[in-house]
Amino acid sequence: MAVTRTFSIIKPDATRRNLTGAVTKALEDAGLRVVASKRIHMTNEQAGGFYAVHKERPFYNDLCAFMTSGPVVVQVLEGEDAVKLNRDVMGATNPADAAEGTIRKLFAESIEANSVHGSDSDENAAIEIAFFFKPEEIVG
Ligand code: RTP
Ligand code: MG
Repeated sequence: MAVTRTFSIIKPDATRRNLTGAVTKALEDAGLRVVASKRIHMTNEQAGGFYAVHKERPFYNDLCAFMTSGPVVVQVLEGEDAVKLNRDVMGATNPADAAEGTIRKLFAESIEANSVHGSDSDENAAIEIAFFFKPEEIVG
Protein backbone atom coordinates (compact mmCIF):
# COMPACT_ATOMS: atom_id res chain seq x y z
CA MET A 1 0.00 0.00 0.00
CA ALA A 2 1.33 3.43 -0.96
CA VAL A 3 2.04 6.29 1.42
CA THR A 4 -0.53 9.00 0.69
CA ARG A 5 -1.87 12.19 2.28
CA THR A 6 -5.19 13.21 3.72
CA PHE A 7 -6.64 16.38 5.20
CA SER A 8 -7.89 16.58 8.79
CA ILE A 9 -9.65 19.20 10.91
CA ILE A 10 -9.79 19.13 14.70
CA LYS A 11 -13.19 20.79 15.10
CA PRO A 12 -14.24 23.57 17.53
CA ASP A 13 -15.86 21.18 20.05
CA ALA A 14 -12.47 19.48 20.48
CA THR A 15 -10.29 22.63 20.63
CA ARG A 16 -12.74 24.11 23.17
CA ARG A 17 -12.21 21.10 25.46
CA ASN A 18 -8.41 21.28 25.00
CA LEU A 19 -8.33 17.98 23.11
CA THR A 20 -5.94 19.01 20.31
CA GLY A 21 -3.16 16.88 21.78
CA ALA A 22 -5.40 13.89 22.57
CA VAL A 23 -6.86 13.84 19.06
CA THR A 24 -3.42 14.26 17.48
CA LYS A 25 -2.05 11.42 19.63
CA ALA A 26 -4.87 9.13 18.46
CA LEU A 27 -4.03 9.98 14.84
CA GLU A 28 -0.32 9.36 15.43
CA ASP A 29 -0.97 6.12 17.34
CA ALA A 30 -2.97 4.91 14.32
CA GLY A 31 0.14 5.34 12.12
CA LEU A 32 -0.50 8.79 10.66
CA ARG A 33 2.20 11.51 10.62
CA VAL A 34 1.34 15.22 10.92
CA VAL A 35 3.23 16.86 8.03
CA ALA A 36 1.46 20.26 8.29
CA SER A 37 -0.60 21.85 11.04
CA LYS A 38 -2.06 25.25 11.89
CA ARG A 39 -4.64 26.63 14.29
CA ILE A 40 -7.08 29.01 12.60
CA HIS A 41 -10.47 30.57 13.16
CA MET A 42 -12.37 29.87 9.94
CA THR A 43 -14.21 32.76 8.34
CA ASN A 44 -17.81 32.32 7.13
CA GLU A 45 -16.42 32.41 3.59
CA GLN A 46 -13.92 29.62 4.28
CA ALA A 47 -16.49 27.37 5.98
CA GLY A 48 -19.06 27.98 3.24
CA GLY A 49 -16.52 27.22 0.53
CA PHE A 50 -15.06 24.19 2.24
CA TYR A 51 -18.49 22.62 2.78
CA ALA A 52 -19.98 23.76 -0.56
CA VAL A 53 -20.61 20.07 -1.47
CA HIS A 54 -23.15 20.00 1.38
CA LYS A 55 -24.91 23.24 0.31
CA GLU A 56 -28.25 21.53 -0.35
CA ARG A 57 -28.17 19.44 2.84
CA PRO A 58 -30.46 20.49 5.73
CA PHE A 59 -27.51 20.70 8.13
CA TYR A 60 -25.37 23.04 5.96
CA ASN A 61 -26.11 26.35 7.72
CA ASP A 62 -25.75 24.84 11.20
CA LEU A 63 -22.53 23.11 10.17
CA CYS A 64 -21.00 26.36 8.87
CA ALA A 65 -22.05 28.17 12.07
CA PHE A 66 -20.49 25.41 14.18
CA MET A 67 -17.23 25.35 12.21
CA THR A 68 -16.82 29.12 12.69
CA SER A 69 -17.81 29.04 16.39
CA GLY A 70 -14.23 28.66 17.61
CA PRO A 71 -10.70 27.75 16.59
CA VAL A 72 -9.93 24.64 14.56
CA VAL A 73 -6.64 22.89 13.78
CA VAL A 74 -6.21 22.04 10.11
CA GLN A 75 -3.67 19.31 9.39
CA VAL A 76 -2.16 17.32 6.57
CA LEU A 77 -1.61 13.68 7.55
CA GLU A 78 0.63 11.19 5.81
CA GLY A 79 0.50 7.40 6.07
CA GLU A 80 -0.23 4.09 4.34
CA ASP A 81 -3.53 4.63 2.50
CA ALA A 82 -4.00 7.75 4.65
CA VAL A 83 -7.63 8.54 3.68
CA LYS A 84 -8.90 5.14 4.80
CA LEU A 85 -6.59 4.89 7.81
CA ASN A 86 -7.79 8.28 9.03
CA ARG A 87 -11.47 7.52 8.51
CA ASP A 88 -11.05 4.22 10.35
CA VAL A 89 -9.56 5.94 13.40
CA MET A 90 -12.16 8.77 13.21
CA GLY A 91 -15.15 6.41 13.38
CA ALA A 92 -18.71 6.92 12.11
CA THR A 93 -20.10 10.45 11.63
CA ASN A 94 -22.61 9.91 14.46
CA PRO A 95 -20.72 9.04 17.68
CA ALA A 96 -23.65 6.80 18.64
CA ASP A 97 -22.67 4.57 15.70
CA ALA A 98 -18.88 4.90 16.10
CA ALA A 99 -16.81 1.83 16.98
CA GLU A 100 -15.08 1.51 20.35
CA GLY A 101 -11.69 3.22 20.49
CA THR A 102 -12.36 5.60 17.59
CA ILE A 103 -11.86 9.35 18.02
CA ARG A 104 -15.56 10.09 17.62
CA LYS A 105 -16.55 7.36 20.09
CA LEU A 106 -14.03 8.72 22.59
CA PHE A 107 -14.56 12.46 22.14
CA ALA A 108 -17.51 13.52 19.93
CA GLU A 109 -20.42 15.37 21.54
CA SER A 110 -23.01 14.90 18.76
CA ILE A 111 -23.43 14.07 15.06
CA GLU A 112 -22.50 17.70 14.29
CA ALA A 113 -19.94 18.40 17.04
CA ASN A 114 -18.04 15.24 16.17
CA SER A 115 -14.49 16.45 16.91
CA VAL A 116 -12.82 15.69 13.56
CA HIS A 117 -13.10 15.99 9.81
CA GLY A 118 -11.29 13.70 7.40
CA SER A 119 -11.22 13.68 3.59
CA ASP A 120 -13.31 10.92 1.99
CA SER A 121 -11.18 10.25 -1.14
CA ASP A 122 -7.67 10.89 -2.45
CA GLU A 123 -9.13 13.34 -4.95
CA ASN A 124 -10.95 15.34 -2.25
CA ALA A 125 -7.90 15.18 0.01
CA ALA A 126 -5.84 16.98 -2.64
CA ILE A 127 -8.55 19.63 -3.08
CA GLU A 128 -8.99 20.14 0.68
CA ILE A 129 -5.21 20.30 1.35
CA ALA A 130 -4.86 22.98 -1.35
CA PHE A 131 -7.79 24.90 0.19
CA PHE A 132 -5.82 25.54 3.41
CA PHE A 133 -2.11 24.97 2.72
CA LYS A 134 0.56 26.23 0.36
CA PRO A 135 2.91 23.47 -0.85
CA GLU A 136 5.84 24.95 1.13
CA GLU A 137 3.84 24.68 4.39
CA ILE A 138 3.83 20.87 4.08
CA VAL A 139 7.00 19.15 5.26
CA GLY A 140 6.96 15.40 4.68
P1 RTP B 1 -16.44 14.89 7.78
O1 RTP B 1 -16.75 15.29 6.36
O2 RTP B 1 -16.54 16.03 8.77
O3 RTP B 1 -15.16 14.14 7.93
O4 RTP B 1 -17.55 13.85 8.27
P2 RTP B 1 -18.32 12.74 7.49
O5 RTP B 1 -17.73 12.53 6.14
O6 RTP B 1 -18.37 11.60 8.44
O7 RTP B 1 -19.75 13.39 7.37
P3 RTP B 1 -20.45 14.22 6.18
O8 RTP B 1 -21.65 13.48 5.75
O9 RTP B 1 -19.42 14.61 5.15
O10 RTP B 1 -20.94 15.51 6.96
C1 RTP B 1 -20.04 16.57 7.21
C2 RTP B 1 -20.23 17.04 8.64
O11 RTP B 1 -21.53 17.63 8.76
C3 RTP B 1 -22.00 17.43 10.09
N1 RTP B 1 -23.28 16.72 10.02
N2 RTP B 1 -24.33 17.08 10.68
N3 RTP B 1 -26.93 17.27 11.76
C4 RTP B 1 -26.65 16.28 10.93
O12 RTP B 1 -27.46 15.42 10.63
C5 RTP B 1 -25.30 16.23 10.38
N4 RTP B 1 -24.86 15.33 9.51
C6 RTP B 1 -23.58 15.64 9.28
C7 RTP B 1 -20.95 16.62 10.83
O13 RTP B 1 -20.11 17.54 11.52
C8 RTP B 1 -20.22 15.94 9.71
O14 RTP B 1 -18.93 15.54 10.12
MG1 MG C 1 -17.44 14.14 4.73
